[in-house]
Amino acid sequence: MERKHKSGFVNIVGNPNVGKSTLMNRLVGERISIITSKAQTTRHRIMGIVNTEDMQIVYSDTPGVLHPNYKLQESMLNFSESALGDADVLLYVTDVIETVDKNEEFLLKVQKVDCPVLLLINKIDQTNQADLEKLVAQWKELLPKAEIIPISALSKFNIDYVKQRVEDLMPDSPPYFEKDALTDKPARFFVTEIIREKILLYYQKEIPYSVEAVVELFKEDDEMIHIKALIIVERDSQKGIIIGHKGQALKKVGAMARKDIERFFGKKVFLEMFVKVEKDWRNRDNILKNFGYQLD
Ligand SMILES: Nc1nc2c(ncn2[C@@H]2O[C@H](COP(=O)(O)OP(=O)(O)OP(=O)(O)O)[C@@H](O)[C@H]2O)c(=O)[nH]1
Ligand SMILES: [Mg+2]
Repeated sequence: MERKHKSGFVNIVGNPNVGKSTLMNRLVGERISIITSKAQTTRHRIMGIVNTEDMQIVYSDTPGVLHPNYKLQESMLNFSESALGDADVLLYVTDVIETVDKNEEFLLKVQKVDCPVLLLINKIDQTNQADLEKLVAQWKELLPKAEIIPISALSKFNIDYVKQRVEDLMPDSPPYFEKDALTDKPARFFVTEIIREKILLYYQKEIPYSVEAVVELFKEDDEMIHIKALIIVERDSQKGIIIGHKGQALKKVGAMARKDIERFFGKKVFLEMFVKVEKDWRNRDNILKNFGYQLD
């Protein structure tokens, strides 16, 4: 007898910095999403696909939900809200640091979704039993239908249990993507994300938020991949900071990025990076569209 195939969208949403991308990578078992200690690390909806013979689970990582100040952030919010609409299972991630009233507006929307919701309280390595129990009780009031699961994405606590629950909840369906697909994003996307991760890690304050990375050339032969990337900033002064004294800063960031890109593709990489000023790009529709952000 032919076995039934199951498939569905499992969408990961929540406030900035709660550990959505860390969780996504744990669930998929690959480094799909970049992770940093800074909020607003993720800017796109990124799919990570897990395939077995009779199941395909399509996880989506999304940007942390926040009130938009720029058009860029409007697009980020669109990605997060789109994930409420097409989920077969919603993973609403919070952590032991934020309070339950952090974002009531978004919580209202989560309360209204029809699909099963797993409320994941992350970073339980940072709390104690008594405080956790209090938090669980508070969330139980706010989302009575949700199944509450305390986890630690970092120390892999309860991750296998979440995987199991997700599998239990997958509907019968043919696969949505090729059965060997790992993600919906092209290779170039991961190059720009790795570069952005290094910029988030290396530069302070407003700089990382004013930066976008673009791949101008991605040429692969048997031996290596040749990549030309542009780092877009908003102002001349930021260009100077990115490059640094005698080009030292950019050189360091480039070396760190190259190592990770090599690891990602399992191949030698020749990476060239240039810095370009696009005034106020975070508010310009056309530029944002070119960078892959959608606006209403
Ligand atoms: N202590 C602890 N830290 C964690 C855990 N999970 C994630 N973190 C840390 O929390 C920070 C944010 O993690 P991310 O996975 O980037 O969070 P995010 O929700 O994707 O953030 P945005 O994309 O900015 O919305 C990083 O420094 C992680 O290492 C956990 O279980 N315990
Ligand atoms: Mg993230």
